[in-house]
Amino acid sequence: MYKLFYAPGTASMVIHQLLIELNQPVELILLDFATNQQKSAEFLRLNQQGRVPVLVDGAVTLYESAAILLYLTEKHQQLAPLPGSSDRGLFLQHIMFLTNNLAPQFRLWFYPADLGIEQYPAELRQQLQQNISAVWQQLDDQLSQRGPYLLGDTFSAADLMLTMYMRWSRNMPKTALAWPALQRLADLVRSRPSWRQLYKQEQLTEWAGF
Ligand SMILES: N[C@@H](CCC(=O)N[C@@H](CS)C(=O)NCC(=O)O)C(=O)O
Repeated sequence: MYKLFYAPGTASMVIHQLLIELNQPVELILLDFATNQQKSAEFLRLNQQGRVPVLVDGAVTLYESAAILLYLTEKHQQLAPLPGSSDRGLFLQHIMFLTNNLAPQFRLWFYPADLGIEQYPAELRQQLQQNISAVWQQLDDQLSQRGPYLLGDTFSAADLMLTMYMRWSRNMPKTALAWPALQRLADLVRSRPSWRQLYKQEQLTEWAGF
């Protein structure tokens, strides 16, 4: 059985929802960020950065949500175009685009301490908001032309990843839901039974959409 080290609503949620979609039993191991459990010596042995998600699959231990997502979809041959198929490149592009453009910006948004700052000056917050908005705009343009999912008519694990990032914008001055094609995709993902199960198991409430 898989083991997933997680914290509610964080980068582990895409992997948690994916495992539900794949119908895979998983042992969920909750790390309490309030008491810094993610920095315990035991957990640091699994991921030296002390961050979630970490997935354990027998002898294999993995961190980085995008890598885990690719590993699982390839292993179970579901929720992603298979290697060599025509849409595979587009799928990989979406995963890399999201993880390269949204993850670092949100990391800065939520962790000013990464820059040695306690609280950002207003201009820096504004710049981060603008950078994230530019990514929403680009994605919304693409989805308006070929949607409602990132792969057009086909739902894939990339949509779970995008929805997780959209959720993180919920308390920003301008949230991802201000872009209509993004709102549509979020509503589709949030209407899935896996989303409800995720919310129940992680005891999430905000941005439920159901
Ligand atoms: N690029 C990594 C980011 C992982 C990450 O930053 N996780 C955050 C939660 S969203 C974390 O574990 N933070 C705890 C900490 O930094 O102490 C991924 O996508 O897996």
